[in-house]
Amino acid sequence: MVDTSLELFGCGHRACGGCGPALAARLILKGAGENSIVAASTGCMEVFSTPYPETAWQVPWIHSLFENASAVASGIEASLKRQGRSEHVLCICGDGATFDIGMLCISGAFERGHDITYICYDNEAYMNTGVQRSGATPYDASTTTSPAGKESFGNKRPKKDMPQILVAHGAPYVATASVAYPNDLMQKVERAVNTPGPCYLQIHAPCSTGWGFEGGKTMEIGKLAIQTGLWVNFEMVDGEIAKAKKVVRKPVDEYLMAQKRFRHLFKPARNEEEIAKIQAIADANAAKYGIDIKPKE
Ligand SMILES: Cc1ncc(C[n+]2csc(CCOP(=O)(O)OP(=O)(O)O)c2C)c(N)n1
Ligand SMILES: [Mg+2]
Repeated sequence: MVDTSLELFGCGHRACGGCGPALAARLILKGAGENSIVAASTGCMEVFSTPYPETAWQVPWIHSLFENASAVASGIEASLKRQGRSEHVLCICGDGATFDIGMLCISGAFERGHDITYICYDNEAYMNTGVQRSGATPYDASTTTSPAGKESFGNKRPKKDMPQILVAHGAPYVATASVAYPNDLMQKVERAVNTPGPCYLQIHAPCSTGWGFEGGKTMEIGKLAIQTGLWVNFEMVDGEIAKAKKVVRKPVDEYLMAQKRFRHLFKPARNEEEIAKIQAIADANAAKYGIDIKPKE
């Protein structure tokens, strides 16, 4: 078992108050332990944690381009293997870097079968450059490139199913986690770094600035995503669903109403048609992963 009392991601960095990705970084390193090397793409996490000449990272850390952290990690892993060394090699990258621009390099690294753990901290948009939509942005969320207004209800595309894409590459371990469930997150990181071959973990990491909520509510928002079924915490081992967190589901409204990025669905008037479409996404998630617990009579 890894010693989770170690703080390998230091305080004093420059993240916003209540930053989900900052919490993710801290928990990831607790789960991975000190025998780790991190390759990180350009994005909020890199910017707030490594303002030159300071760094919050207490393990070896290398900055890559926006698009190629997994190629950098592949090279590190190949070199360590040749030297007979045993460090865990991790990529920690945003959703823009993962779902969009880094896809080619990720696919290559997984196809070549490198022994790396690729972790996407998913704040569901390109936050560092000012909240532009990514392939991870949920349906109807308002971003600066999918603004809600007279002609639009926000992002018109559903969130890309990135975990399934990595399952299709034959990844032995693919999982999702949330900063709102820290023990589960740390255990999944520990399992991923100790599973031979390329593993993928996608972490729900609420962004108070981009999603529009008070920084003190990060955990509450994270829990609501799970409780509504809009985010499912699951594990897939060798392509099969091994575990998924069950819940007594709440209506999606509770999650949506708590965030300014969905405000247009409730003001000036409640948009029943669009809210029903988002409820259908949660219902489909629940059916796919079998997460429903029937409430007691
Ligand atoms: C090739 C390239 N295109 C665009 C950029 C500008 N850029 C830097 S970070 C970023 C967004 C990162 O989004 P994400 O990966 O989701 O991380 P986040 O900032 O949300 O944490 C962009 C577009 C860049 N650095 N390189
Ligand atoms: Mg992002």
